[in-house]
Amino acid sequence: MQLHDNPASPFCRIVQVLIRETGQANDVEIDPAIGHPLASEKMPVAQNPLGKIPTLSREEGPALYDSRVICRYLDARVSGGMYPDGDALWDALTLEATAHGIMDAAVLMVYEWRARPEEAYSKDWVEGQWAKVTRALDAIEARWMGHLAAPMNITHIAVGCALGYLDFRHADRDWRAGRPNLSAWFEGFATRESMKDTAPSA
Ligand SMILES: N[C@@H](CCC(=O)N[C@@H](CS)C(=O)NCC(=O)O)C(=O)O
Repeated sequence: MQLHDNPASPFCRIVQVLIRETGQANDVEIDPAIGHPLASEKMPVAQNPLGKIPTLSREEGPALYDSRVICRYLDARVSGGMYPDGDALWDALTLEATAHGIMDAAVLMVYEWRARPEEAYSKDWVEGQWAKVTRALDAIEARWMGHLAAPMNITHIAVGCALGYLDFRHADRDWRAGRPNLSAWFEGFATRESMKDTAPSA
């Protein structure tokens, strides 16, 4: 299998962490990719019409995307146990979606200043994205800490990678302020080998 990947992408990091946590590092070759919506030359557009990463090429069938599909596939491949059974699945997928919403908004903020001409940059739009991030972080602090205290599953990886991305690209916003429980949880989660191995780099 070949993972089209960039170490700065929080979505790619989720896949990379899951690969390590489920013992599949030797099964996946990395193909470096880079780009954004206005620069797709070095993105896997032949494998993924959306031109996004992560994308997983595999011999058994067509390429897989997005990160949620890839994680589900890789987990099923080795019975990794990263998705709860029964009703707990719906909670897990909702928390996972909350983490993805944080990453979607945080990545769009970066694109706004990287990919747009200066005269088209919208501060209001960026603040609208940040409002999504803060509401989602508050919801996790208020509602989901019990879930994060339970044994690790895909939601821990998604939340951990979302918070790692906020530190990487939006450190000046201080997401920890007023969220002591989430901050403490992340401090512990970030010490896992899979997280240390995949720390983002530009
Ligand atoms: N929902 C997708 C999001 C993937 C995504 O947005 N990746 C970014 C990199 S962080 C990307 O490929 N951007 C290029 C583009 O939007 O053209 C997933 O979970 O895989």
